[in-house]
Amino acid sequence: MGKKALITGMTGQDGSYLAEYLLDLGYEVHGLVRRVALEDPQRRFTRIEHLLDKVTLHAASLESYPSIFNVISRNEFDECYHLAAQSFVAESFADGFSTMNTNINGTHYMLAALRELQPKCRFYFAGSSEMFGKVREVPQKETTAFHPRSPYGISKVAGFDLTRNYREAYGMFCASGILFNHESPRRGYEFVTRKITSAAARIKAGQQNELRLGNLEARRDWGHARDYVRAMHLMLQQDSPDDFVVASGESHSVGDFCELAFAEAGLDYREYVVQDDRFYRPAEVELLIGDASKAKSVLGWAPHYNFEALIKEMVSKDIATAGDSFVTASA
Ligand code: G4F
Repeated sequence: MGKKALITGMTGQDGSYLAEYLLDLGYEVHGLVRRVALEDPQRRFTRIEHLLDKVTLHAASLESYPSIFNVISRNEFDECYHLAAQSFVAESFADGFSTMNTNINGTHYMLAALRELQPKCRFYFAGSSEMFGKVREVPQKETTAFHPRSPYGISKVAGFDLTRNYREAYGMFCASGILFNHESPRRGYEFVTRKITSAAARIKAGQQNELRLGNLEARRDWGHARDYVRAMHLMLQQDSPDDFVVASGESHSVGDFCELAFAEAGLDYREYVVQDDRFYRPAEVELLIGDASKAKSVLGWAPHYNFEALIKEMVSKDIATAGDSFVTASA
């Protein structure tokens, strides 16, 4: 019998890749999705359209403990991957209250319901390199102190602490991945990488004239989401639960990303990119670079994509779909 997994946030980039990966491994895959998504599948399920006849979806909201309790009381799961969150850092400055409510309470509700109903179910929490914020050391690893710089980062530190506390207080198998930025052709258009690759494609196709961005100096450690979901799965296959940094170990600036992405489209980014104060953040995370040695040695994890291959795939997919009125995100 294959294992049974529950994924929250299955309609997102990571959730869709993880669902594919687990299905390939023979898992029975269930997703927890908002009722509004179930009622609007054409728009909300673009990333999992091709999986809809292979997965089971349950309606629940991260803001409602009873709805989560209800799903977990009706099904037995071996593993739970809690990926759902308000994940856009800039939005967390605009509405810190709802980011905190969804991200902190949502994690707490998941943990509490599992403890009550299925304490043997293994739990994965999607931690983030945003927890390091104003970094205390370079590169960042599992022992680096957190100094979050946004309501989003603060909510992820709280989720990380909740997860660790359920592990220590109740003996549950709870693990956190501290994932650095991970991208793909399924990335949302609000994030800087997809904003850049989709703009390069549209400019090449004559559909856009310029790209307005904020801080081009910020540095991130970018990997491919397809690689990072393998690490999530590995974390739940260990003998004991632990926390792991997942990162490429390379740091590039937003400007570097622009240069390569535009070059991939045959363009010079300096002719099109305009800096715009509207896209600067009240507090910036200037530099992120992760040390994934522990994930490599303990989990045996290694990425397949490098920075150049990631950009190449994103730009070529965006060029292939530029001009489509309905852009499919499952590409
Ligand atoms: O693509 P971003 O919005 O991602 P950010 O803030 O690093 O967060 C992402 O990665 C985290 C992992 O570390 C996740 F936890 C989180 O959920 C999310 O997936 O911005 C990247 C950088 C920032 O420094 C930002 O200031 O790009 C800079 N930037 C410059 N101009 C811009 C823009 N970001 C966006 N979104 N839009 C701009 O126009």
